[in-house]
Amino acid sequence: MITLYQFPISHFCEKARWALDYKKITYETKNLLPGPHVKQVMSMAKRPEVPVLKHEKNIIQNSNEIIDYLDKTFADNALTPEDEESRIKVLEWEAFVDKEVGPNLRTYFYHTLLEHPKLLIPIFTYKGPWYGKIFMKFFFPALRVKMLKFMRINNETAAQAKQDLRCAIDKLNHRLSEHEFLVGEHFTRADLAAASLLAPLVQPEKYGLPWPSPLPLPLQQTIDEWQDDLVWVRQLYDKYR
Ligand SMILES: N[C@@H](CCC(=O)N[C@@H](CS)C(=O)NCC(=O)O)C(=O)O
Repeated sequence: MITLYQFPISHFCEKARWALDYKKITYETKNLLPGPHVKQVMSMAKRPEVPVLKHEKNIIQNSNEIIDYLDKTFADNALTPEDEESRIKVLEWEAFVDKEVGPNLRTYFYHTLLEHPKLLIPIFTYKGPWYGKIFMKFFFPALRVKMLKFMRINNETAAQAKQDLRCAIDKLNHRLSEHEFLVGEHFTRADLAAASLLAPLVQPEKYGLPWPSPLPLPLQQTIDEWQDDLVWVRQLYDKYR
């Protein structure tokens, strides 16, 4: 049995979910509660982050290592090209979006979302443990402070994250305006990584989370303004998710 320990809201977890689904692998998800997740994850892995994949006795952390493992263990529907040159380019794009899109989008989103507990708590507790809502009722304020501190979220870092995220989208758009895929002629983990990490801006149904609509300002305004530059994210979801 394969188990994915995850948060439904997390775009890094969506990257792992999409890889598992694309490769048609049967798995179960264990949705953790932000906060109590630290103890659960640290009992299995080195850092308190999700996604974590458990397969037989193997524990794999980090979405890129999960995709490495899946491609090595289950050959069908490979996401990593075999030829060395393409493989290097694909891994470079994946590393770029993991660094420039993932954390910046998260900082920018949480800067707004953490100020709206009525909206965020149902997302944090979605399909999670039965005690999720009770836990959040008492501990959300402390969790909010911890998250702001741990992710270094404030007005300045959020503004910088928005700017860096926009630069990353421009770089991706530049490449994808003339090419169907980030590398070569086939869908790879580079496209999957870019689309999944940007997906909170597009909120495709296949992400599996009932996003509140509209999101609070200024987030929704940015989402609306950027939609025309994210058409390819929607297209990749429609075709490959
Ligand atoms: N590099 C990691 C990033 C994973 C990550 O940042 N996970 C976040 C959720 S999006 C997390 O678990 N945060 C909680 C924590 O660090 O305690 C990957 O690719 O999987």
